[in-house]
Amino acid sequence: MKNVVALVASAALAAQGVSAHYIFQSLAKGTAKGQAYQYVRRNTNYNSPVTDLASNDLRCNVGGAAGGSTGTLELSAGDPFTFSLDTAVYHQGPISLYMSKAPSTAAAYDGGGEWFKIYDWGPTFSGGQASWNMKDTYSYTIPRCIPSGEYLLRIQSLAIHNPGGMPQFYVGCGQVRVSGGGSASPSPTVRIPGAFKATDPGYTANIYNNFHQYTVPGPAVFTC
Ligand SMILES: [Cu+2]
Repeated sequence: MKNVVALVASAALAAQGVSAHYIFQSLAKGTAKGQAYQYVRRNTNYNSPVTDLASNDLRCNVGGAAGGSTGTLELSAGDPFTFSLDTAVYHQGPISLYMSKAPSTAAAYDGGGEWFKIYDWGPTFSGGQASWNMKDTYSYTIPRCIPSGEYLLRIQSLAIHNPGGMPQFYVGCGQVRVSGGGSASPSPTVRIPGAFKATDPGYTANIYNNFHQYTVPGPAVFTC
């Protein structure tokens, strides 16, 4: 009986399409998992994706336009950091990291300015098979040469598991205060929305058919 109830419950969740989705919930210094929503803006769409390429919600997810009570994480340029999810990324597709410098504080910033990309986790190809980096934590480092100041640090999972269907963006924004930075002007920069187009090869790719190479959407990765 217990199993029947569990089956019915999971069928109901599947019908809503939410059972296997995921939320970027926390950001911490180093490789720690961090506390949910301490430094990541809290979204209001549970674990649903954003699919509208023209929406401001592509920046920091639905409900993430303002800092609210979100804290701002102190990091030095070059420091490692880790984003964690409630459950591992479930849909195939690239994971990317972006930053945008706040005019004043990260908490007050809506992400309407220029964004640069600092990293992509794309697929690796081996023996005719593609594999994607689907984890519950993603670690990288703050570029050493970027100017000190407050930034939105954004992570994006672009789910392209359903060719012909609408790709899904799972995004979250952390707030960071970077010290000890340099004097680089990170480039190229893009606006969000605007950075992703329906015609991008990496957006329309069919990952199940003759899939041997892939270009992650968005600007080139900035390196110091
Ligand atoms: Cu899904």
